[in-house]
Amino acid sequence: MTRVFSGIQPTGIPHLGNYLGAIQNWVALQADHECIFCLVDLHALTVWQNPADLIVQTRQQTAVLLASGIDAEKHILFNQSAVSAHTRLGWIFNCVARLGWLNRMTQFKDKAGKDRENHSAGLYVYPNLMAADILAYKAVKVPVGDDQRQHLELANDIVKKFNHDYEIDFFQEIEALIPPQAARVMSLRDGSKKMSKSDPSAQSRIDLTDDADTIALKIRRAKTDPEPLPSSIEGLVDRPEARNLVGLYAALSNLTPEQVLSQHGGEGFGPFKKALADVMIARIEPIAKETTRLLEDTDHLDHVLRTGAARAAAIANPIVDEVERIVGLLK
Ligand code: AQP
Repeated sequence: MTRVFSGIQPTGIPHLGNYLGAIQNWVALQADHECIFCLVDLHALTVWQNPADLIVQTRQQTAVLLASGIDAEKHILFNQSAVSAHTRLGWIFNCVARLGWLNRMTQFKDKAGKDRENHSAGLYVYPNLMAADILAYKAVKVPVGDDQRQHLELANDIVKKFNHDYEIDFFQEIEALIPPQAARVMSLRDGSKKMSKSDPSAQSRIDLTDDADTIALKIRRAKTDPEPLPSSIEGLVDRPEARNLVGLYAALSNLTPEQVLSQHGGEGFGPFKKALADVMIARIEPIAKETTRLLEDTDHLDHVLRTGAARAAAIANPIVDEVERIVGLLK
């Protein structure tokens, strides 16, 4: 069976963007792939985290993933810091990747902004650790949102350079699985920014723990423009907020944006937002309720992660041992 790897940072409660861009795809892939899902807590540290909050968020995310349909018995769910193979391989990849490659990463530029000098070195080399996360398992498919496309291209540059430098066909190139709809869900307050856990405005995102009233309110307050919905997709050009809401409706109802506009074109945002909130609540509310139930038993959540880490280490350690031998580390 083809091996899949993907990760999510425990930097807050997962939101609708994480769900439509990644988690929903993870759940579907479980049917016919060997899946390894990781809470990438070391990546979370690239931006300062309150230590007590990080632990709470790691458990919250575990609960949300289980509530969303991740099967931690058939597949593997664990937190990154519990398997040292990630950092061992990450260091080797820091020595393979070139500074020029990292300088081109747009996510670093977006996160660091003008204040580049004051950001952690970890944030800068993050894509190297991400490549190690995947390649420590020799995973070949990686389901992610569109924002991770460039990082996966860099991972493939590492694959090629490693194989070339050590004259060995050890790593195989990886394939990004990016969903056709809602691969980049935008903020509800600003259609030019992606929906993000770290956005200071809670109104900018739908958390997977939001109840029905909160979802309805956030959608009612979502930024829009005064025009009604167009009847064709061309009418969404230069209307980022409208495009985002149409994309969300499409992804949540398994329609294309064209089909959504053929049903709702000409409608004002009042009725459309009501219809959108209804499909969203139908999908998110069961996840939120199950998350609350799972969070009552943190021992069980910790057990799931510990068991997952032991199974993950059993796959990754021999692969990383072999890499260390290839590069000449005395074992
Ligand atoms: N807005 C989004 N639309 C679609 N997919 C998204 N993903 C994230 N945001 C969107 C996908 O979710 C997976 C996990 O992401 P992550 O938590 O590891 O990191 P991130 O991309 O940095 O997410 P956030 O929410 O923006 O977190 P913060 O604010 O902490 O940086 C990935 O597959 C990602 O593509």
